[in-house]
Amino acid sequence: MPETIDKKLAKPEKAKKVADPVAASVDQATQQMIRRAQELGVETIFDRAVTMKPCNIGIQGTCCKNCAMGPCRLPLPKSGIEGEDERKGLCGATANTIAARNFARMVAAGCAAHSDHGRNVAEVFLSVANKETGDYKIKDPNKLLAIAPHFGVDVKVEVDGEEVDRNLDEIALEVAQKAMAEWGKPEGELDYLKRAPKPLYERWQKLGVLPRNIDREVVEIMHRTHMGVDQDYKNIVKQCTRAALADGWGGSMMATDLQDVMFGTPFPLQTEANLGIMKEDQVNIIIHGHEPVLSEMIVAASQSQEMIDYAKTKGAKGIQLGGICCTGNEILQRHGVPPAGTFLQQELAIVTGACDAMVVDVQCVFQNLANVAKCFHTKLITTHPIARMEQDNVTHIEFDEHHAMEDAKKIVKLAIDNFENRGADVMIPAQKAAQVAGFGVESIQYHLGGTFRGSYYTLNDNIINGRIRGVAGVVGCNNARNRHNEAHLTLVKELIKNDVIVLTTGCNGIACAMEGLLTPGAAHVYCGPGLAEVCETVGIPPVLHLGSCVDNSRILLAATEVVKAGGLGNDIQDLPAAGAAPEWMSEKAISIGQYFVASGVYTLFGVNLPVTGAPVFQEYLFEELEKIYGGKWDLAADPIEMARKMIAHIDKKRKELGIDKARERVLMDMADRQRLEA
Ligand code: SF4
Ligand code: MSK
Repeated sequence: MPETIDKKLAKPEKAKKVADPVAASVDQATQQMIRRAQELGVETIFDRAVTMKPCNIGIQGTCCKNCAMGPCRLPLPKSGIEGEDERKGLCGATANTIAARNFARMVAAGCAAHSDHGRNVAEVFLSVANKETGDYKIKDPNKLLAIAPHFGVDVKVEVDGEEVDRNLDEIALEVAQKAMAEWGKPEGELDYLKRAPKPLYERWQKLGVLPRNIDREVVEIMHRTHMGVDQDYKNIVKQCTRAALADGWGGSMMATDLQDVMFGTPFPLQTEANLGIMKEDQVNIIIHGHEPVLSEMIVAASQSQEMIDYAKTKGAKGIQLGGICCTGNEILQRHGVPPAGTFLQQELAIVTGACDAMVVDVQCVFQNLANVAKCFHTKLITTHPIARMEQDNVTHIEFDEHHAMEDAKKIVKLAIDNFENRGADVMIPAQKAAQVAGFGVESIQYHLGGTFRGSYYTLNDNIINGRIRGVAGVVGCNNARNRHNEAHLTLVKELIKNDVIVLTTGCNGIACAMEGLLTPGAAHVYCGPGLAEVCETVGIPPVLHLGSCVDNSRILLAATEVVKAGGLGNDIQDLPAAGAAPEWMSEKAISIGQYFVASGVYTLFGVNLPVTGAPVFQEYLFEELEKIYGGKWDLAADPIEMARKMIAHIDKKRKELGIDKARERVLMDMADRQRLEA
């Protein structure tokens, strides 16, 4: 044997580096499942995160690959920049241009993802209005009547000189047609923009950033960031604003509204969260992704007697649905289907060995799910024509609204048939927590509004008198570069401890649910005395779950309602409020961040922002934007520092409103302090 080969064979095989479960997550169920996966030799994202390090130049946002002369990489010199920044790509593009172009493309992708989701919902709504499908109908006619005027659709009609209610079907059809036009109308601006407080709308108008139609704003970003087009980072950011507003006040808001009309407006309900919701003696179907059109049908199919009886013939006691990510949040909000976990737990739901089917649609779905599913009996089912997987163990059942229930039953039946194929490797963690979810603009009004006035009177009153110090929107993903859920929970606990009420969406909402923060009882344990008093009096949790990623539009509208209720300024930028995404990872989060900033909100991101390699551009986002829009970006990797910055901003706004003195009257006594320290 030649010496070289001999040496090679003699070399002991290097053990593969794997994640430390406790360092990877704060959640015990997650830790248990990471350990379980490692015992079974199944690789998960947590292991990959320790073996693959991110690119240092990408992190800084200064790698350009927009033409074939690149990639041109412009990292910050170790010594920093002194004097003029002379870094250039081959074409001369500066670090500011490159970072701004990369940032803009993230906004475009985020806006496209949310808005394409919205478009699909609008298409289904049009089918409903055209009576092409019997599987869906208008579940909330009041919501339809509430949104119609925003599209310029009349809800009354004159008959014989008298105003009478217009036919609901006619209204639905006109709303559907108007909504569809928002993606591509040749003239004008988006209809929903005028829902913003008047001074905000007028500011956008003056600055020339009113989005014209959704698709155009995304296309224009792609054009402007093509090699050799827009080379002024400020001008690029202007287009980011247009596209982001087209997302928040356009595609996302329409997705939320039309889903409410078709599937029902959420109202508070009680359920549970975490992997422990899966059941050993039932068929477990996990639904994952973002678009609720199919999952609505899966909920209905799995609750049908026909399917429950069929499951019993296969030896199961019933059918347990569970959600992951935002499709999970959608069916949580409307039906109380418990989330099985956040974004980072998707592989782990399969590792339980009890997942009979995982049904995925679009966004946030790991391609590695197919590899994990291969190690178990799980049927992995893709359902969307734009989101398929190449692996051969994946089943594709394409959803079509014209035979939605038929598709849903096919999927549920596949899961039931798979129940008997479970192996001996079933291990479901015990952890699950109770939660109250299902909040929205309407239910906040019900719980925190005036008794006689349809407004946010009580909420405003409690902000003005200082019991509630301010409002925080805490949203967004998990990021495998962070300890799972740690920043989410640390930030939210610090905020509520300081009497800041939290509105949550996305994976933050699931993380808070898993920790028990979404129960009225959490007020007594975690809140400062003012917020605790309000929550205990009204019977709400200190963290209100408003839904999925597109439901961040509910936060925009809730903020608008607070402005309308009076006493806290005339615009969103006047409110004692701030926003954060402590563990973000998705391009959608950048679009969300930009529309909150452009709506006047101080918005902080954790982990890292890919702008740090271009200090001038970063300064523009972190300082200058506030002078233009009233809101600005910021970065804080440490959640306690993030909370302090948010609270400082809230206090600054209270002072500007002249309500800082009221707050001083809410003093913590010794018992309060001891309770918080316990
Ligand atoms: Fe390099 Fe300019 Fe091409 Fe970007 S566009 S890859 S900076 S030459
Ligand atoms: S699912 S976008 S990981 S919040 Fe909306 Fe969670 Fe972020 Fe996906």
